[in-house]
Amino acid sequence: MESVKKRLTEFSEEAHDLYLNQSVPYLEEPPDPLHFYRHWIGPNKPCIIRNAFSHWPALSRWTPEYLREKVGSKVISVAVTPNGYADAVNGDRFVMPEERRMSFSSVLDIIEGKVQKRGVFYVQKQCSNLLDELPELTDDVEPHVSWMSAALGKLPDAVNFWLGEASAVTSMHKDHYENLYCVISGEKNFILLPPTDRPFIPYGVYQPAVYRQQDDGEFEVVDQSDSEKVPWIPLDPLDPDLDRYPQYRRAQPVRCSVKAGEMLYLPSLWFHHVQQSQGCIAVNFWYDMEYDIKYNYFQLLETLSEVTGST
Ligand SMILES: O=C(O)CCC(=O)C(=O)O
Repeated sequence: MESVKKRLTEFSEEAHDLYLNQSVPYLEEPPDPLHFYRHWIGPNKPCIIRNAFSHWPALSRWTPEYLREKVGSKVISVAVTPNGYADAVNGDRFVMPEERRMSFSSVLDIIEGKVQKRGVFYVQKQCSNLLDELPELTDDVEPHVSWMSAALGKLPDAVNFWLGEASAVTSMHKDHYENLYCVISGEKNFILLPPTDRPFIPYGVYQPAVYRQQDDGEFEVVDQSDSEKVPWIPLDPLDPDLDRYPQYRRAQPVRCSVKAGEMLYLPSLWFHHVQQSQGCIAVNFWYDMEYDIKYNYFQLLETLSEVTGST
């Protein structure tokens, strides 16, 4: 077992030495599909692409005034938490946000500071919430990213809309998606870790629960007793508890800031933790990953990390 553990550590170090970058590189224009497949999707490396959606009307149009006029009265789902952490470990629970139905304009009122409310608000429903909840805005963007769709031979599985407060945080996790994350206004700050750092990233299994705001404004945590336990990462990369998770010392997180007009390619199975500027708006495209050799490779790493208890 110890030798497998040692080999996993060496493997991660070799990945960093041989092909991973110390920072996220920039491409100055949208790539050719084949080139993008060969150099970024295949090797599973992130990059930031500039000038990839400069033609989208959203970049100039999506001001609070325009959004109020166009979709102000629409009722959408908003994630509300006491501390900004939706879908995150809190003590011995995996706590999900209260999903509140609110008009778009009342969310804007909170984000712009016109109305004070207890809690942290984040429009982050995912599952194609742009198409499902805000179809009036789809003419301001494109339904897919043509070179990515050509590279993967398919259309995105989801197109998501994100709008949130600066204190809204997305806790560290990974997805089975090739993710193109487009910042329309403001700035998103990502902490990224490659799948090869998996042996250093702790997982626990937690009872699921949801936040619920009570009449006095306090949030309670309500267990979802019928739901199965959830595996999640308890570590906060902003303040990692290295006494508890000493292996994380070996991880090599990369930070990047994605500004308005920039698109992050976040490869499948990369761990990510996300923060943002107040009122940041973003749209992202999730393309389900191919369950091919790349997947099998990282799945093996996952299994070995689990069985060796590397975490
Ligand atoms: O923008 C965020 O807060 C989270 C984004 C994310 O986790 C994702 O696109 O997978």
